[in-house]
Amino acid sequence: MSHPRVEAVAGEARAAIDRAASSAELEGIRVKYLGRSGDLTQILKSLGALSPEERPQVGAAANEAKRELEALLDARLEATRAAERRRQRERERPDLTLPGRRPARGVVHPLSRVRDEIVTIFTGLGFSVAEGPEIETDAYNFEALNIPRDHPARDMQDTFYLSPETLLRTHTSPVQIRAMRLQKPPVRIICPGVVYRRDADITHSPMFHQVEGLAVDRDVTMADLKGTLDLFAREMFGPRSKIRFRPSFFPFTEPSAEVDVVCFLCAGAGCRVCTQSGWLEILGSGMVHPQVLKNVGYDPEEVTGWAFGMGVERIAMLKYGVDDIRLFFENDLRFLSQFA
Ligand code: 2U9
Repeated sequence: MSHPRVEAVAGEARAAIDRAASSAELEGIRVKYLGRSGDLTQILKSLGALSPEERPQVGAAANEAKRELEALLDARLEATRAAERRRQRERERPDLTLPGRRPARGVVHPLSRVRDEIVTIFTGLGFSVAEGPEIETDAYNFEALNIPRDHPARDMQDTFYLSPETLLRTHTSPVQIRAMRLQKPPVRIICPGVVYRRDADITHSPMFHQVEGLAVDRDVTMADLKGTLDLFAREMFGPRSKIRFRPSFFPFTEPSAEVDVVCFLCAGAGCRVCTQSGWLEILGSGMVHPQVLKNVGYDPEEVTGWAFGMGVERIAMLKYGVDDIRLFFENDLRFLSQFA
């Protein structure tokens, strides 16, 4: 029931389907012959212009050709799409012979590491860890510590005040005040924590870390303080470390001393790091002021105590030769990964 006019188009379409190499090409062929203005569709649309004798012949032939081509296209499309999916899977198949990617491994932050080292040395000596709030009252942060009303630390320039009576603690010393108010001597505590001061340059950060220590008991002396800090220095900076006490002043200790360690770079000969002095300052310390003992309800005739305080950033900078404190807070992996 073929018709030459239809057969001319159908033959051309079959040949094109036969040659088609991709699903996109097959879709193009569907549009060219069977689409809204496709060649075969045109024949079906113009049946009305034919003679009454020709119309049913051409109509039947065109409809038959349309069904045949649709079936042909569907079959070829399915086969072609399957082949295309296979090729795609093949292309995307992972190459199991390639070396694996190693996940980056994090490191303990140098400040955490140094803080933990300091705390471990003192817990090894029998000290307990004590912590407290970062928001403190003027009474705990200053008054109880014998820091007078006119002391520069109390200035708005130096302390972050939240209200006239509350502030961000400027040292961890109020933790020791709280501990002593809660317990009777003997007290041996180590207080690590974050503190805040209005100060910012290459060696000062407005937020930094301290570790303070306190020992209060009957007959506690400056010799105990010296022996303890000497051991600390040898554990922290190496067995050949030596320390020296330099007289100093703090409102909360009397007498007071700043403590230096022999420069571990030049062994005391003098170099750039110790500014030719042969010594590096590592902490402040002293015998707890009798007024501070009274402030927590202890009797300075019965007990004595010593305390010390150090900046974790300072110790870390000395130990690792870091010359800018901001490097600790930038979280640049090129810096941090050096502490692996
Ligand atoms: C109580 C009594 C006394 C803690 C002390 C220092 C000396 C000291 C500085 C080190 C570097 C602060 O971080 S820093 O700027 N600290 O020099 N701290 S004695 O004395 C106390 C603490 C608590 C009840």
